[in-house]
Amino acid sequence: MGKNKEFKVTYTTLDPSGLEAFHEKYDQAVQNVRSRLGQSYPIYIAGKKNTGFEEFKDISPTNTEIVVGHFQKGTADVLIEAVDAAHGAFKAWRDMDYRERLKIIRRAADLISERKYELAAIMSIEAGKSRFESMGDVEESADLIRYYCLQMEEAKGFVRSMGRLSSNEETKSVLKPFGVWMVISPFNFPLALAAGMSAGVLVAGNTAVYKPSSDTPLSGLKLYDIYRDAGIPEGVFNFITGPGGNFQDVIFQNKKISGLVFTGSSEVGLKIYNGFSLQYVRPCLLEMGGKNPAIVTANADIDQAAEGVMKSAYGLSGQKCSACSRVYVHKKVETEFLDKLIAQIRQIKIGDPAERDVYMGPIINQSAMETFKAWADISRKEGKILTGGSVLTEGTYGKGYFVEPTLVTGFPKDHRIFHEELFLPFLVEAPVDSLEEAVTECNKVNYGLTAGIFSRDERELQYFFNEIETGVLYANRRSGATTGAWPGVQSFCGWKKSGSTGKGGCGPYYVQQFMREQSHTVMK
Ligand code: UN1
Repeated sequence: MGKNKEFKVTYTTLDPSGLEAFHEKYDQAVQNVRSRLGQSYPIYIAGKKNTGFEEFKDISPTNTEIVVGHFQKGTADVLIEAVDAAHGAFKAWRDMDYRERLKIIRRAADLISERKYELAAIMSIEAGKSRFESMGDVEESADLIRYYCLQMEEAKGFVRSMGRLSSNEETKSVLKPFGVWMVISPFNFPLALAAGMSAGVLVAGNTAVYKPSSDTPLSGLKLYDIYRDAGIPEGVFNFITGPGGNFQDVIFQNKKISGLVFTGSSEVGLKIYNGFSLQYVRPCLLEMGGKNPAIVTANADIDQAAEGVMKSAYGLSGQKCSACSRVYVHKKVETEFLDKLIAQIRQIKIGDPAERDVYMGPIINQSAMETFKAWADISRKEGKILTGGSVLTEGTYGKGYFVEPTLVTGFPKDHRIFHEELFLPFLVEAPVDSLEEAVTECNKVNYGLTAGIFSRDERELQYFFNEIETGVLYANRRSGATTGAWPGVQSFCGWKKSGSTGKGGCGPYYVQQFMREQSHTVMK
């Protein structure tokens, strides 16, 4: 690849020949973004700015003195206005030829690609994501949108002829959009998850009210700008900010909201799931967390396993639904694996994720910090810390939410540390006597998102693929034991408590979930 040619950063691939050009552009983008921080931003309903609410501060987790921006604390009334706007815009958007709709939405994907350095730089500052994690997020966003457009196109708008019972009848099955959808996204993939969910909504012909995480509203606003600049008609995609508590009653009670799509914690997800179905029957698509295990068998390539586990446990400071947070290791290889994993962990560079060679940035906020401290204490008392366990306070670390990548062991296998999602760079190890025992332990947990195995034995891999109860499986993946799904490559389906739909984002059955079926029979 030539020196100046663009390459694509995913979570698993990177062509180093373009590296210098990549870093130069990134440096420039970080500078530009930093020079514009601290502004006040509105809510957007039907293309109009709404301001004048109390505001909240969007703070950088890298340095809490940096105010990324000020955002509106939206109220129940403003959500009702947004829902009305989306409701008003629905029919025209629904009735637009789907090929026209896709043209507009594909422009949004192209704008993401054009603006990728700016978008990634914002994420580094606002969400504390390293350069490659941020750029992976941006590239995934554009690919998600393109992939869902392709799904609609390949299914020819989801209209298909059906059989006949008599020669004078014509029949077809038509998938139609529902109406207005709430889109609620988390901080950790502030662009990809928002872009993916909203693209599903919009490609299918629905309209949206979108609420980003209050930790990453600027990344959310950038998605709004992209859809607007792509030519999405006013009212089709509306942007509100504010604490979720302000919106809850409207979301549960307003019958103009036809569906809801959410990615986030299972605690919030379950609350939404119950509340949203109290009075009405309507789709509620939830993608929730995980307690994702990796298994290292006696037949594993240990270097590969150590690297794969390190990347998935500590990439993005462990704050991925897909992060590896448990590792079950065969006793025969336990010492070798732990030595190699600890060596991997000790070379992790922690710091400002906007810097070029930093692998691990901060964790997201004070509440995550408290959770980290609490689990470090529990580990000291009830288990054993192999490495990490401390908050970093020296020098510039003291200004942000920096913690050590942490590996613990010595807990009984039924301890709650194996069951609860911490969403931190915190990995628990346990030795096992067999693959069967490891798989049994994996399946005891209520979550079922991702899982990985390291083994050179085909039969072991087959056993794992047959028996494990999670939606995303990886074998022998050095670039990430449990993380790094890509649109059109790995469907990302949460089983059990990890998801409500049985169909994954990034996968071939995603867009249909935003549509309902209608049967047409015409007698001739
Ligand atoms: C998440 O893990 O929170 O598979 C979202 C991955 C990415 C992100 C998924 N596609 O790691």
